[in-house]
Amino acid sequence: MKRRNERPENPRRQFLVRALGGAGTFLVAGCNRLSSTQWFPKFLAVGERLSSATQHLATPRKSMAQEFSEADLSPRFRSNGTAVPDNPQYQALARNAFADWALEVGGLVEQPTKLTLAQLRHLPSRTQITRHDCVEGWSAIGKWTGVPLHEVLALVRPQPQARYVVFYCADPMEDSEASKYYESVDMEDARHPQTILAYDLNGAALPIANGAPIRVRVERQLGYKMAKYLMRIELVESFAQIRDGKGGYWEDQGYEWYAGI
Ligand SMILES: Nc1nc2c(c(=O)[nH]1)N[C@H]1C(S)=C(S)[C@@H](COP(=O)(O)O)O[C@H]1N2
Ligand SMILES: [Mo]
Repeated sequence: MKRRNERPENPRRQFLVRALGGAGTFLVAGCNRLSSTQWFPKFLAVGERLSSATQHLATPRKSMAQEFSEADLSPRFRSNGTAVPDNPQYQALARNAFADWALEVGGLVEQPTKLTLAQLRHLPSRTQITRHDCVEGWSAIGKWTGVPLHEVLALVRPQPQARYVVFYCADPMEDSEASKYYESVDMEDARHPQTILAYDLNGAALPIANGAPIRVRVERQLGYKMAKYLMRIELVESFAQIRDGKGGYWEDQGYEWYAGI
């Protein structure tokens, strides 16, 4: 699998590195004066804790996925899996340009809500040019615009026991209602700055083939995590009770739940 580089300009990390650099200078400068005092070793121990915190920030779980420029965009962003949901309710919503569609957000939250496409478009937005990698062996670079999931979470206020965000989609994968596509991420990925509910692809409304009206982008994971045709989001403590209990449509069939790249 291709590795994604950490963005060198990650401001939080730079801040920490700078702060630590400052502490280091202080330690060195103060060495002669402090080496014989009782509290010096204790101070060093604090320094060690801080540097293990910076190391944790550098791990793939916290890092940013690589972002690209307009020049890198794929000429066409192909569609994979469902291209048109075989669901009469979805097709009726699509015919009306999703004016009657609303995303339900519920489960372990203080303030369950429903958000229309217009409301989602009015929340703060983020645009990112990223590479999508599908396990079937293709990649594409696209420009995604959407509302960061953490903005939506701030509206609904997750309860402390919420550990996962589950995304329910409109497309049945086989002929039964119970086999609709679904996916999940943990709260760390849900709050990651690049995790967005995307409504635009390459500067235009998201096409149906790519998940209209809304699809998830979880940029440090593989394509199958990027649920299309979102209908409902549910915060849960465990997905043991959901379908086969593995946290996603493909996971239930043996794919990894954490599809890190
Ligand atoms: N609802 C839904 N989401 C889905 C799929 C799907 O079939 N249905 N396919 C997944 C897979 S395997 C990939 S690679 C991407 C494809 O996204 P695209 O159609 O925009 O290329 O969506 C993912 N999300
Ligand atoms: Mo995929």
